[in-house]
Amino acid sequence: MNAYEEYFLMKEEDVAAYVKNKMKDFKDSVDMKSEEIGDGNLNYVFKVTDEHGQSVIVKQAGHVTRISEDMTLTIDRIKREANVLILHDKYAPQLVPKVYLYDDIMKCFIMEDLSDHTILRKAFLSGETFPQLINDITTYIVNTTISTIDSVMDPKDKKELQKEYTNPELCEISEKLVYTEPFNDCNDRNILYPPNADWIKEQIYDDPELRLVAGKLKNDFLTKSQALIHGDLHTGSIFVSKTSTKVIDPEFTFYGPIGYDLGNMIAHLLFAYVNGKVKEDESFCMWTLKSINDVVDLFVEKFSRKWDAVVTDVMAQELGFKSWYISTVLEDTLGVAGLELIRRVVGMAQVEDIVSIEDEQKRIEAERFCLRVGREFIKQRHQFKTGNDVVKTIQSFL
Ligand code: SR1
Ligand code: MG
Repeated sequence: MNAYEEYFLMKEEDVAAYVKNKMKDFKDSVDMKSEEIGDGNLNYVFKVTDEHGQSVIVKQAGHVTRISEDMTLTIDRIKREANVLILHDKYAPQLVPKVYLYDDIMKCFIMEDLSDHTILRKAFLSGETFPQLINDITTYIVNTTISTIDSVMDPKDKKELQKEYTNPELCEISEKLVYTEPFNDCNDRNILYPPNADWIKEQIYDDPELRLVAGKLKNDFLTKSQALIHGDLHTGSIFVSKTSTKVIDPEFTFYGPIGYDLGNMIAHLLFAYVNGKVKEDESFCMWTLKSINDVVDLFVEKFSRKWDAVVTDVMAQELGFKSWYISTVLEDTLGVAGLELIRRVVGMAQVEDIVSIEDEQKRIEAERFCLRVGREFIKQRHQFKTGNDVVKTIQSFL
């Protein structure tokens, strides 16, 4: 049998040979090296280089997730991720990595190496800022989502696309980790920082109003097939350099609420802010707050402009429809930002911005701040019209 005709989970030493076999640019390479560089929760990511300075990234799905041996997923998920990267390259050129090859047997794909970029979360933790980031991210969110909504696409084509991107397993992870467990620990896998455990039980688990709204937001996530979204747009899913932004890891993509992507972005900018506060880096904190302001306002401005250019449905062109639509997206956005702020403190998938805070008192305060802001975002989600509304709420909890 020829090589790579049956799936196996590749190890570092297998991947260089795989790339040499699959990519003609590497046919003459003799000194190839590969290294596993993945730090995500699900898949394996390898960087492959050769003596000519060529490099590519190989991403492969395993049956078992990296975060937990008890969590298994179908390896077919990787096809959806490769396909959506290719689609997003059309909608948001330059803002996603190029996919060179998808392999349906090995359940992996080969893509552009982004080693001249860094993961945004890591860069934020070192206090770096990126002048073009918010402009790029709002372009990415607006272009990828609006291109796939019913008011723009033929609704029959939209339903076909929606079928192709039905993603039950990955959605189930979010349904549990974002929308359920943070409010009741029903699967007994939340990770509470012990000095905050009683406070969290009282302020989060024991708040019936909060639980009710979280349930309603979960229902929206389950039923609101609005646009093809990234589905996990946090600062670990964004590669940056001073001159470029690339969105990676869209394995959670599905037809869901546009506000899910924008809400995630706001929450993770706020985690960066909180970490900057602990380090007393005031200029970084000012930059992140301004970025939260701008991500909302630029999203609204660009979405509104693009709407006028691309909407085809005659009913969506009625006076008042666009502003109603955008206000519902903002309401979803603040709901999701609040959920994300809570789940990354309380749930099993936590963020370095918070867990790396060594000083006990500072961590207690940082967590409570995120939870208070998150709770307010969720309960008052319909009140936010501008970036300034969001920033004012954040500042009211300082
Ligand atoms: C089991 S995966 C845990 C988390 O990592 C991903 O990045 C998603 O955010 C998911 O909720
Ligand atoms: Mg990911």
